[in-house]
Amino acid sequence: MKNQSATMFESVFAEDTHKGLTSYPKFLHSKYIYDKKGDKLFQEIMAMPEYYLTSCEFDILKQNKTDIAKIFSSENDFDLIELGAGDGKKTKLLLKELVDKNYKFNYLPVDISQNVLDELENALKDEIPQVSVKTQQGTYFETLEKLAEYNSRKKVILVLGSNIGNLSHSEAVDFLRNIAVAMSDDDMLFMGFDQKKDPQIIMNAYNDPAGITERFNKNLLVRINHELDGEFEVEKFKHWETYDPETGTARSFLVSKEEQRVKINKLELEVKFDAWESIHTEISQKYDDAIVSWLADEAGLVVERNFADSDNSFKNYIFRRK
Ligand code: AVI
Repeated sequence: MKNQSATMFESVFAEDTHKGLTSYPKFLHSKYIYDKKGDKLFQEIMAMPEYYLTSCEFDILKQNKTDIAKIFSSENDFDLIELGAGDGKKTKLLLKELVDKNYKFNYLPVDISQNVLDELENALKDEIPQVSVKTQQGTYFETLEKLAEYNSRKKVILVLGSNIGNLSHSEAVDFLRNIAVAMSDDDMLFMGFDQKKDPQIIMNAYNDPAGITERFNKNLLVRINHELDGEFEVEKFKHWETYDPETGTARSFLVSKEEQRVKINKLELEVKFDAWESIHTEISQKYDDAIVSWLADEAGLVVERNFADSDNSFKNYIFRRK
């Protein structure tokens, strides 16, 4: 039998894919959805009418930008560090407000994609040239390590879009704890959390009739085909979404419509699927105030305040160190 040590895989993606597809039940990590095509599909998701998260958070920021900017500001310069900056559409609302009120700050957007950062920097040069931008390319993890070094000025850390929902509770606590460790007493964390609501609204957001979410989910298989010389026929898999109102967890699956064997040549692997066997691909956790406070407490943080949209569909919380 071959030695399946870390060294035999050409990348962490290859290793994780091997692990997920040889486990029972099968799984793949949702973070691998986001290659160039996955990023584009997520942009399309954010523009879908069913994907309420984007418009709800946009409304919260729009309605409360004056209060939020006031809370962020301080007598001295501060650093506004955004993790997972994306196209910055929502953040621009806050940046504009901070500039209009003459608050002194540097904006440090962090993203895994240099391309995304370059586009954002250029857009800001055109739209809000007064903002001092210092882009940081890297993963959340690398950046969290660097974050601790930014302690000469007050830090406001921004994580929008309920990205934390793609982590299990224990991963979310680790993520929050890493941020907490990098924070000083004056610093604050501003983070979006999608809320528990009518389960049908959640199901519609993750199972749109146009099939954009299906393509987004199946991009995992497309990426395996491209990068690992896989032979998935994506039409032989069905996108399936569930939502458990008790735990607040939405889960995405790809379900094999028939018994099949799929070769992944670079892994020297043939994966056997029974008819209707699943691959678990993503969780999108929904929260309430009690869960958010519990996560914060576990991570050494405390909720100072929250901002909600009119239906309490989405909330942005401000945290400080305990
Ligand atoms: C990025 N993340 C917060 C999205 C979510 O809502 O879980 C990813 C997504 N998955 C399906 N639709 C959108």
